[in-house]
Amino acid sequence: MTEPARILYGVASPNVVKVAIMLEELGLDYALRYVAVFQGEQFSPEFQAMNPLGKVPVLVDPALPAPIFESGAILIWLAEQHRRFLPEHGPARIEVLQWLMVQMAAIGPMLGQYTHFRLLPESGETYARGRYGAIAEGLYRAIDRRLEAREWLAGEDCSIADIATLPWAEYIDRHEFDRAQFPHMERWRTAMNARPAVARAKARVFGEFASPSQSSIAAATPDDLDRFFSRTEKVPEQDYSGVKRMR
Ligand SMILES: N[C@@H](CCC(=O)N[C@@H](CS)C(=O)NCC(=O)O)C(=O)O
Repeated sequence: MTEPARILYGVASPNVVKVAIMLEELGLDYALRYVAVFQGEQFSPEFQAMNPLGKVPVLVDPALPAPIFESGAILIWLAEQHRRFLPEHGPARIEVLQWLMVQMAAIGPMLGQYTHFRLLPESGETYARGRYGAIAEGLYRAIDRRLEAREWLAGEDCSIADIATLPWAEYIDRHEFDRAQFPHMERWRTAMNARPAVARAKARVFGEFASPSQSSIAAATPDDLDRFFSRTEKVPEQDYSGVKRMR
């Protein structure tokens, strides 16, 4: 059996799932490679040669001279190459890119911070928890309002803006917001999750990465965790069970 030439490096995380959804939507062949982030594999010279920022996802695509990183850039590349999920020009294209930027610049980073601070005991860091909780709620609210009178985040069809945003919108449960308060986002999430490509991507990423991910976190030393979370001072005991609860 020959191995697919396209390789998606990652972990079980939303930024990786969004690329897998796009690959599945396009019907492309790809292999998954787990990166042991808790052991610092992302800082190895081999990985840094692919992405100097030391982050996943990275896509190795034989049609490109070098590996490509930043999930938004990967989605744009795949969309342009296959002429799907992104209008080719004009206002419709900008609308999709605008909502992709909202995901990349705000939804991902802010929800990521809220997820991080929620690992601390509730009494441990009330300022950061409160701040990122309020920002997260505002972003869920913005997605919900945007979807009130439209089927997709941008344009007339499902686009890379929807593909990029879905895996982050799934954090609504983990962040313990009441889904009923976001009915339009809920309807859109149901529609997205009904797409066979979304189901396939989630099954592959969570299926193939669940076990190495559990081993990687179980083997992580306190120093590994300090490095992974960029911690500069000791923090109260953290609850990592949520790390495995991303769906
Ligand atoms: N803006 C980047 C964010 C990538 C990112 O934060 N990746 C995380 C996993 S979702 C990661 O690689 N973390 C390991 C680390 O920061 O050391 C993208 O969308 O690709």
